[in-house]
Amino acid sequence: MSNTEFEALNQRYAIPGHVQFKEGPGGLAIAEIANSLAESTITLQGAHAMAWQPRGQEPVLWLSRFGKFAPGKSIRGGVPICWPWFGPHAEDAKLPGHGFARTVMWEVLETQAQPNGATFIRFGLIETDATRAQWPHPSSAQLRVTVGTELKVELVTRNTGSTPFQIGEALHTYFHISDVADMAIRGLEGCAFLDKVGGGSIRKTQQGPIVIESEVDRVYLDTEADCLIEDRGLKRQIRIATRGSRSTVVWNPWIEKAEKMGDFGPEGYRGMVCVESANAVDNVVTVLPGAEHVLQAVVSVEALAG
Ligand code: TA6
Repeated sequence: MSNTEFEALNQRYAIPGHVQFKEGPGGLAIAEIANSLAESTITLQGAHAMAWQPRGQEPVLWLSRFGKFAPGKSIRGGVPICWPWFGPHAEDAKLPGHGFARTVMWEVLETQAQPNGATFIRFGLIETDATRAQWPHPSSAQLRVTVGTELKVELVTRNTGSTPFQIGEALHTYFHISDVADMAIRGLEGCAFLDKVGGGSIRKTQQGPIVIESEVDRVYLDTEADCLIEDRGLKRQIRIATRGSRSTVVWNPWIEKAEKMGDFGPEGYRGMVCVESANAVDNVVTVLPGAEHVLQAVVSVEALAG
């Protein structure tokens, strides 16, 4: 983005004490949000929240220090937007895994200073011939983000055509934890899940809290439960409360896969876990003509008792 474009963007959408736009890592344009309650950084490419840190807290999102920041390249960490499909494309393996939304440009549509001190920003996915070639359905995708003592993220899909379409989607959130050995995830007890480790998709049922001691790649189905990431090391728990989400994906690549992926860095897998608010597999969403579907996640941090 040129200086002139940044000037125009700031002229129209910057709010002192809330949000400004500048060049970020890899030359990517970012919205830098800093208010009395929290700080956050969101790239215009992918409308990708890379960081969120409430004042007085450790960072809540994990971002790899070994990630590559470049046009058209997905970012390892933060909140990648998986849309309009989750995982590999059902028919065409040549299309990007998790859809194209996270690697194309989004535009700023609105910014607001909220009365409680939070900052609101709304992005719209910029359609191109390339996106239409992958997704020929008349539609729009917007992301609404509220940065305060909570992080509220809403992925809004509108069907602007005359025939229904189905989407898979996820807010593929990477959370910062003290150490994977000091962590457990509650809220999914008794829930059916697809175990994708080893490329399978075996259906199982969650027994007790989730403790990670090897690669975990699970799609929990038919659940609207809050998830709690209990971090004994940081003496906090992260709550993920959702609306419009029927799936939750839990992922940690563990040692070998993290090394293969090349952008986790040494031991990077120890400091992160993905708990993704999603609609995937059995829970893909049909959006009727003229209808709107919202996938919402609200992330908050609570002290861990005891
Ligand atoms: O959400 C878990 C998952 O589907 C894993 O299977 C793994 O592929 C992960 O997403 C990361 O995918 P990415 O394309 O971002 O490397």
